[in-house]
Amino acid sequence: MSATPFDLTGRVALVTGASRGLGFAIARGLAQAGATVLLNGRKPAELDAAAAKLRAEGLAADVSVFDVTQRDAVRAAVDAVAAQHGQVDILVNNAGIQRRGPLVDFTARDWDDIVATNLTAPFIVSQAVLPGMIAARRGKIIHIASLMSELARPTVVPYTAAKGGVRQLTRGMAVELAPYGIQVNAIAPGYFATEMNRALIDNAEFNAWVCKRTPAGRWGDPPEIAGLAVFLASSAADYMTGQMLVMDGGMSVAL
Ligand code: GCO
Repeated sequence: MSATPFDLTGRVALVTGASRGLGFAIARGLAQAGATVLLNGRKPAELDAAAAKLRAEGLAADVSVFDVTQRDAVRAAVDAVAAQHGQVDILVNNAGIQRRGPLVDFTARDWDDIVATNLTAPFIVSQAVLPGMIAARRGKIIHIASLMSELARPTVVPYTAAKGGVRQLTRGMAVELAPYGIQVNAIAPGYFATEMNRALIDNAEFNAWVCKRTPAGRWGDPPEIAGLAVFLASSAADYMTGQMLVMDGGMSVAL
């Protein structure tokens, strides 16, 4: 019997896009809760440095280098993780890209890239880990959605569309996989101070807007997201599935 319902000891967690930002914060939180975490990304040097930071804190961390949009690479990587660490018990689909600009200026390639990483990849990576989860009759899949899964603003239409799809992907997967003891939920971050948002933070007008529009009066700090991921990855959330939990400092409920 684990010490607390939030204990992840003995669990293997794969976090995509984990070399920095929200992905790294989530990987660290899951490892602090006892999981062995596999940090995914496309750049070995960045990933090795991130995993080394966690190991220096006494945490169980390794790397799994693959492009989440490449189906064959995903399947091979998940097989390699299973061979080395055991099947993936917890998957966090965090990897994402953002491109901003007038709707009319987006190219077909922009659209394809944004949808491929933000929506198709969570589907592909989930498919790769599901055989093991189904066989084990348990598993946790956490998609990183967005405030943009629910709301919208100009200049980020492809991202908004993709993240809206993540919300429905969460619900569809949750309903189909519940009989196998697998829970699928999403976290919808608001405006967090991440590299993806660096251009927004550095824009004085946008920064002021976020701080005014957010009841908490500030940007989110990436480590703040970790506790919600630990909760959803743990047995404390065994009866929760199909949900999208928003962490945005109150922005989405404020006039
Ligand atoms: C933007 C931002 C947002 C945040 C986050 C908000 O350009 O508006 O990138 O999309 O990243 O997704 O939930």
